[in-house]
Amino acid sequence: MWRWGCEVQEQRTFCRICSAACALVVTTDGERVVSVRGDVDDATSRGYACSKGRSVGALHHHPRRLDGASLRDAGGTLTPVGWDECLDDLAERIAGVQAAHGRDAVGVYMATASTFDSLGARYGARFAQGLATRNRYSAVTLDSPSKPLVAELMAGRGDLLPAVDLERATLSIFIGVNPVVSHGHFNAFPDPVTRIRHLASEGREVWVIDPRSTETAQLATWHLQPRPGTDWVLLAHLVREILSDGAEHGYLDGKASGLDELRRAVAPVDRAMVVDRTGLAEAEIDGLLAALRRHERVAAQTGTGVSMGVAANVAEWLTWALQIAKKSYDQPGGMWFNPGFVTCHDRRKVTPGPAVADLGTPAPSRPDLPARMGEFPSAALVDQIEEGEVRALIVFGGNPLSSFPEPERLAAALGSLEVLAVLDVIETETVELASHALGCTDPLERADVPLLLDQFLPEVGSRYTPAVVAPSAGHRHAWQIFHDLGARLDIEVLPADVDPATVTEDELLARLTARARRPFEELREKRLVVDEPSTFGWVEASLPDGRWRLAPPDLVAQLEGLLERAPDPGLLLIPRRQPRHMNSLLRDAGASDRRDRPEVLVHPLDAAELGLGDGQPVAVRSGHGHLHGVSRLDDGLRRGAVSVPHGWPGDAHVGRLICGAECDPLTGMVRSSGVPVTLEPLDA
Ligand SMILES: Nc1nc2c(c(=O)[nH]1)N[C@H]1C(S)=C(S)[C@@H](COP(=O)(O)OP(=O)(O)OC[C@H]3O[C@@H](n4cnc5c(=O)[nH]c(N)nc54)[C@H](O)[C@@H]3O)O[C@H]1N2
Ligand SMILES: Nc1nc2c(c(=O)[nH]1)N[C@H]1C(S)=C(S)[C@@H](COP(=O)(O)OP(=O)(O)OC[C@H]3O[C@@H](n4cnc5c(=O)[nH]c(N)nc54)[C@H](O)[C@@H]3O)O[C@H]1N2
Ligand code: SF4
Ligand SMILES: [Mo]
Repeated sequence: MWRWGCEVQEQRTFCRICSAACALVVTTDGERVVSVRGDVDDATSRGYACSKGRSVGALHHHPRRLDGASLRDAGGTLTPVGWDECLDDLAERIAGVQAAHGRDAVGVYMATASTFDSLGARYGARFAQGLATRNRYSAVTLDSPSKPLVAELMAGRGDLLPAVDLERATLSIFIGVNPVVSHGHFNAFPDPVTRIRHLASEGREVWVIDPRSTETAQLATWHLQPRPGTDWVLLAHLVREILSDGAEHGYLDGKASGLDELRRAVAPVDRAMVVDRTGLAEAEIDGLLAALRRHERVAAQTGTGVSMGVAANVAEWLTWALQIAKKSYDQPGGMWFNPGFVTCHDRRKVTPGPAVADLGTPAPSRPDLPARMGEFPSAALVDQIEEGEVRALIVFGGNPLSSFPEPERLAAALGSLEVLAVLDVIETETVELASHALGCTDPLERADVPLLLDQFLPEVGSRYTPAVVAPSAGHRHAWQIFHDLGARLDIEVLPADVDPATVTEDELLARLTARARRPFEELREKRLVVDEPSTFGWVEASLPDGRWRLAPPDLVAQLEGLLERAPDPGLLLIPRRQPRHMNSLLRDAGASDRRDRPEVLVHPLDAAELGLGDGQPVAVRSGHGHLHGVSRLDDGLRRGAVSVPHGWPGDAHVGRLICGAECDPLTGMVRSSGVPVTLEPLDA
């Protein structure tokens, strides 16, 4: 479409804010993004785009967009400089730190947004490998390490992402996950309302287990509201009962080991204990059990409400065990596993080794924490800096000051570093402390194919997008930054036969998709290629000894520990994603009356006991710290639960309540859900 004096264009792309990868149509007028809408012609996202996706233009034109390269000057001010000057200085300082203090003295934190920049993530990983440091961190240890752990212990590989068979599941259970807002956890739910409605239609059942009446619960056929942190008790009871009546014993005999150990492990849990710990009514518990017996298969998935809690590993294990007992894993009508379209193309043929690489010895300052998945748990980073083990840190697509526990302590530690290099698109609180700020291209300025996230998609398929607008204001691609830095440090980032001065993003994407199921050219032409909607049987075929391991000893021991542990008293903190921002991203984009707010949800009866009104300033205190927020009375919340969103800065930062010392011994995960808190009204 042409208008006099300007060029209005509509371009198709896909969103790279979260893993749902919805197809978008972006209207540009010259350099300006004018509007963004969902692409109705897309077979997977079907015109759906959430408020975040429709904000990619606001992100591109963000008033605090990080432009070009900046360097902290002698007076302590972050000052714009040329890219060469900035990267020369950074390379020299990284080399200096490694020469003086050893390879491990340079740390790398690559987090959420890095995974949505495929070329940046790939070449960033090569750069980090070249640094040869053990101090590698990611956001996985902040939200979900129980998932790869349980997959490894039960199926011999950590890279399995179970997803509901949307077409055939007749009984689906969502435990501590709210796909209508989050669009999934470790799998993607584009157009979630339609998908959940479909799952709940024509006599099919959707059960939601969540202390809050979430947007997903409101579409469910049944909703159970247990006390936070008690899912494991309910699940143990369900496993016990299903094993005695309702399991596919013929299947278990041939395809599982550890049945007797599992039976013994869950034996101490009975219905009275479930009522006591969860606060659920007998009829609710029996209702769910009856549903499990009524349906041949079950499809159950968990989210951060479970994976951030103290019982994360045990609850995840029992969720797997329940489904395996009902022959529902890797089976139509239950859960399927996306084998990937691009990089994991041959996973079905490969006999897996442990996917969860062990780094061996733990981080020196946190010998209590494991060193799994080729990284240290994020909880260890602050100690590693304080003890001088990490003296330089490179952050890509993460905002640790917003996402880690104990933000004040972390800010002091980050401020003490010799080097803090941050690759971001916004001037975040972490960028404010940077010695080197590196302004990256935003999603609209980049071409992409989901290389790591193809396994999250709701079908075996992939997407392609070109850049929608040219990079502006000195923004550089992260892959270029890593290459340019690598060249100065003798680290090979791009392959040797690539000319970095002339190579295009498409050429790099074509190389990285060379072994994909379909040719890159086809992806580029069609934009969305679906190879098959779902696929079954390949995980079972690759199980060690041909069997699911039903009772991993480490998890049995954790269950025994939980049974001995007294329930947490009083009010309990629970986490919550909000619709219009993604972690710390977009919390301040667009019109102020259309933004999320850091509201603390409280049950009206709990509020009345405390003399707390609606919309009133409130302090939330844990044994560790406190935050300030605004109360919102919500009678959809279970009594005793206090729902606090994350991603907010300053006084509203939920990490102020979280203790970095309280970590799961198997994964190093901090406990961010189910933390005991008190509330106190503040004067307006
Ligand atoms: N809009 C938006 N989408 C996002 C994000 C975002 O910030 N905003 N973040 C993205 C990221 S990084 C992730 S990891 C995913 C997370 O995706 P989800 O795991 O779906 O995250 P939430 O939407 O917070 O849902 C967690 C639910 O667990 C419930 N819950 C809390 N404690 C318990 C408990 O003890 N038991 C049970 N059964 N439930 C409990 C909470 O009430 C909440 O409804 O979302 C992604 N998508
Ligand atoms: N207490 C508590 N803590 C939590 C949570 C909780 O619920 N409670 N949630 C946890 C969860 S689920 C997660 S995943 C972590 C998140 O932890 P992080 O990943 O550290 O946090 P994000 O805010 O997602 O950081 C993403 C950063 O990437 C930047 N960015 C966005 N797009 C781009 C891009 O295209 N290129 C580049 N280079 N940068 C970009 C953003 O501006 C932002 O600064 O936090 C966790 N922390
Ligand atoms: S659901 Fe995720 S991918 Fe889809 S538009 Fe929203 S942020 Fe983008
Ligand atoms: Mo996350």
